[in-house]
Amino acid sequence: KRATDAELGCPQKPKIEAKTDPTRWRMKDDDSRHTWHYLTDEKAATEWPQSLAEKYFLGLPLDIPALPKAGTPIDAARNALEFFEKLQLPSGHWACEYGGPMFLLAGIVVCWHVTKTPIPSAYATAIKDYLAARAHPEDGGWGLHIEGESTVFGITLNYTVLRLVGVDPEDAMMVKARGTLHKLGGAVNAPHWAKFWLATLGVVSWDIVNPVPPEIWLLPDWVPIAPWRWWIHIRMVFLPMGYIYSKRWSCEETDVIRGLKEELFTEPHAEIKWAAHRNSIAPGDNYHPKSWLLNTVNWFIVNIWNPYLRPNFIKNWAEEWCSILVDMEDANTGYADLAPVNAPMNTIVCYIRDGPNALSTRRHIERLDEYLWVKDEGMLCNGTNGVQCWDTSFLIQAVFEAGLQNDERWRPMLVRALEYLERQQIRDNCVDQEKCYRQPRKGGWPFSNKDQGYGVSDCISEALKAIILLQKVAGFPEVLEDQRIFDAVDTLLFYQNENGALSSYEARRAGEYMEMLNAAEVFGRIMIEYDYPECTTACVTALSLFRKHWPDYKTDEIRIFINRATNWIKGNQRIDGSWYGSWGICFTYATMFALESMTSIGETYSNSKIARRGCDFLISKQRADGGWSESYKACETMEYHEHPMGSLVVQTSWALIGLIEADYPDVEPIKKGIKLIMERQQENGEWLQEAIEGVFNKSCMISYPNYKFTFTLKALGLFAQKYPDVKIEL
Ligand code: LAN
Repeated sequence: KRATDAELGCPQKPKIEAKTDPTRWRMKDDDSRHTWHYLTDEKAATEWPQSLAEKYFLGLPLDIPALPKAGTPIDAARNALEFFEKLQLPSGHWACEYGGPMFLLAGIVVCWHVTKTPIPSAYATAIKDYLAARAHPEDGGWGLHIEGESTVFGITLNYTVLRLVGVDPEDAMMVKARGTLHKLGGAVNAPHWAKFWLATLGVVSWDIVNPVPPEIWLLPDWVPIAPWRWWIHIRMVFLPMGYIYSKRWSCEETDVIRGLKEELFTEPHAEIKWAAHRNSIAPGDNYHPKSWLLNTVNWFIVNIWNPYLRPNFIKNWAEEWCSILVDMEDANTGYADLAPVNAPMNTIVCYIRDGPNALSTRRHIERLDEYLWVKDEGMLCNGTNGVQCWDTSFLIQAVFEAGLQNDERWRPMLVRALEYLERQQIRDNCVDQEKCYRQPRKGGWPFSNKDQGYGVSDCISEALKAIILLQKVAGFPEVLEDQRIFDAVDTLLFYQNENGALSSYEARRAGEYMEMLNAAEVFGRIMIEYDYPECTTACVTALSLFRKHWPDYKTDEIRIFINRATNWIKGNQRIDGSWYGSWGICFTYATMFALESMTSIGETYSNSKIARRGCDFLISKQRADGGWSESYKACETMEYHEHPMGSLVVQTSWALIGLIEADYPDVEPIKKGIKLIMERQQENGEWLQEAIEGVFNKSCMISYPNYKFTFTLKALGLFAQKYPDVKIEL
């Protein structure tokens, strides 16, 4: 007899409501650890009134009075700050939604299910609302990211999410999504990561999952494919995945699992030949087909190694080593983990190994909440646990470019932001850093917050610039003493690749041959760290600023670093004068950074061919209305594409910043762009959300909603500083 859900100790199913009440949501800011709470009783709701920032995040009316209309760019910048200041959170940073990817929520919800974590009804309802709002109107499916077409990956995962939070399979939205999934061949055609989650749930047999051998972690370090050489995001995902794969662990069969077994496939579940579908994948999901080498290795592992050769002691040893590395990742991040893919996987490792009541499991589960975000459409999973340090650094710099740093009006805001960045600096290296393959992190800044604990080359650079500008140039109180600035520089110096370029989290550790082992199918260029113009240029501008103020610190090393980096940037310019951006859309974003870095070493339009070609590229893309409008399609195709929405304020700001910084001689096109930004500004000083701004892995888009404040402000400010007497006719 089958055990019932109650006998298995499953929590009660959450009650799905029609909608949550947006006035009941609150976001707790625990020094930038964000968690969302739904206040069900009236009294609690009155005692914890909704802040303006919360109302803004939830799309509720703000009721703030119109500001006097800005007649000049500097007034527009001031109005923008009036608005943005109101969104600063008590701990001094700015927060935002960081959605876009549609494959992240599944990890968290699967993790809740397998660990029998009760799902609050408000969460379940809000998740249902978000996925309903984001289902494609025509086919009811979901894609890899919010702008993408429906894929088996997107539908399988999000359909599963909806079922796990308690949505009925006969709900109209489910019927429609299921129909599209079946047209695409059902979940047997899902990519590797989705098959992994379904196997963990016990919805599919582990035989359908391509191998994730934990043994690979036993390879000696000198082996060219050893995992310590992989890009951190792949390494940290494959680690817990390998452990769970090796155990072939699945959760108990509950009602909803039985339901999913029937709903996700086109054939009866009992008749599916799991092993034969290991490599089945829908064409729309197969962005990066597996190489012949990987297919051969997989075949060998499945047919020879696992069944006949794999000695038990190797299996145990590999699992044990992976388990130790999982613990080290947890220790280095306080159980927050690198990102929302490895966080739920590490949680499951702890659940399998330590049990449901262990501190490791419980702490993990608490921290998963920090990845969730609530907006007007409902609840989603952010790409990281926030964008805190990154956005705060840009805001400080923008105020500075506008020359407003010494205005008493903005001082309290800036002091709080500076103190926030001070608290978020990473102060220690990881314990036994070599053992867990980490490079020094002491002195660095992360993208989100210190808990996450991963320094990133350009996040360190942007924070460093913000701090130097405030402490050294504007004469703010010194909250970071020189030694801490030197620590940041020391860390930064570890990031340069042999060719002079910089990558994201670490210096590159292997060659491109590693893509031969890319098993994820949905992403290209993920196996190693690549050279990024954005990261390289950010370091150049930061170190150029640093050496102005501390000319005697590591003088030669920094000079050589900057020379090698700028040579690489120059060589990376494309024939049309642009640079290809990997983290923002796309040529406009990277060209702005590149031109800024050229200026920081004294190369501008008048004396540098590189800067001139960069400016000419930007000018060639200006639209008749004075704006720019590059679309995310550019990232995928590596060719400039216009966005169907027409000119966009963020794109326009990026282009203008590049042109102004490079000292483009003709003010007319710049004036036209500034005019467009000013015209789009709302009465209360804000700008409205337009197209998505960011990207990763070439194919996945991600939102940076605060860019519409920080970069507009910077463009207006730069213009006002440089052309104080030029009038903009509105
Ligand atoms: C990010 C976000 C920030 C981004 C910048 C700082 C903008 C960039 O200049 C360097 C790379 C970095 C840090 C970056 C790397 C990849 C991330 C972490 C993301 C795009 C956010 C989400 C993404 C992560 C990989 C999502 C999880 C997906 C997997 C494939 C594991």
